[in-house]
Amino acid sequence: MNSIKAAADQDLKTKWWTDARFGMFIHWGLYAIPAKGEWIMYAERTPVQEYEKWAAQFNPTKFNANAWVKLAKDAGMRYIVITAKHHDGFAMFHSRSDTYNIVDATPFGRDPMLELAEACKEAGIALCFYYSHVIDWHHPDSMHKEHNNTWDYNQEEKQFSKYWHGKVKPQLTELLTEYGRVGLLWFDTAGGLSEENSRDIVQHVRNLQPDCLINSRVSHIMGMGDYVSKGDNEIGMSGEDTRPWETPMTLNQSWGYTTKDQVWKSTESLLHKLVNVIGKGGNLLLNVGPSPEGTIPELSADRLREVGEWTHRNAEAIYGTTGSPFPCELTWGAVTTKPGRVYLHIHNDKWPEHEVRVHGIRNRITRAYMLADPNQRELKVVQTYEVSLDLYTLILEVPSQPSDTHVSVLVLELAGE
Ligand code: H79
Repeated sequence: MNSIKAAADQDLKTKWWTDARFGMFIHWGLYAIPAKGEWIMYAERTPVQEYEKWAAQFNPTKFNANAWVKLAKDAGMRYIVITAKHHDGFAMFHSRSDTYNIVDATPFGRDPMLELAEACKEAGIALCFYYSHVIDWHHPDSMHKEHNNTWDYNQEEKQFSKYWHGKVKPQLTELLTEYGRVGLLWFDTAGGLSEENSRDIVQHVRNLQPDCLINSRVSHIMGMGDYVSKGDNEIGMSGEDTRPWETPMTLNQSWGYTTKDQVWKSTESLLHKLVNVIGKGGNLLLNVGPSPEGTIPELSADRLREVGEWTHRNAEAIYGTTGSPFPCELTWGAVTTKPGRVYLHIHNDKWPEHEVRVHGIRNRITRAYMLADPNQRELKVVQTYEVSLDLYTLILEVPSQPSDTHVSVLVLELAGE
């Protein structure tokens, strides 16, 4: 296959996801019970036998897959990535290859991944799984370059292949064969994974579901996977990635459920971050940490619903768009585009007096208006070209007041491409 065809096929394969722009990350596991985040087992060096007691207690009777999926939809999120297994090694699905799972080891006895798969299918949301493939504090043979369970297990006696072939690959087979179509697999913390194992796991996923996307954290080898996972909460610079990318982000400062951390991002700040990411051409994967009862904390849900009011009003300027064509960052907000259209996302707290100036658009503007204005009242546009500087300038008259909450979108309709 020639490389142009390969690149076109790859674009087609990732299109549903790059179009989706906004997803829900869910960190849910036994660690919700102690409520100090998903690293508690490591942080407190909890012995496996002690940690397993949380399983005997885990009974999230308020879990309702439809309610979670509805919240994601209400927020304007189009895919869900949920921890099928985090670093603690506990499978949140009915694993046939390891009884340390939510169906066999808890009084709950239900498979939430199965229920989510059904709810997602019905709602048209892509279900995706986070799977910790290298760190596993429950398995005696897992190996990571720094964060191993050194308190229960002798590090010298490890046989990584027992973990790899006895747990990781069989569980991935289960996730990729028993839950319908999986949108993507989200791997994490690949420290120390060999090149051979990196290629093996990617091939394993490809064999089972060729269209399932894989994030770059599957391996430290450059260029692996279908898209780039940025650092946690990292947005980055425009144009620094040649591949599609995604920022995983927390709503407070934690991933797993916690009662301690109450430092929440405001709805305004979340919208600023969302338009910043999509304006740079990326996806935002925004996290919630459900409680041990199986509910998404109200403070998270409230914010997501507020974000959703905005995303629904401004859907046209979000989904299926590409990032800003302008090389530099804009002081007043962000830009997205579609064929024949440019969307200016202006932060209300930087609302300009009288006009906005944008450089570099050669196309004639046929119409300009505020997206939230039901009457689409036309805004005055003046376009100039300064020959000596080869500079195209667009001067757009703006109303005295922003048209939407927190971020207001201006639409420019262009003549030609
Ligand atoms: O799943 C979430 C994190 O649990 C996971 N990635 C996101 C998406 C993650 N794995 N490793 N790391 C993040 C980086 C590890 C940071 C650490 Fe620490 C610093 C481990 C020990 C010191 C953070 C602070 C966790 C415990 C204390």
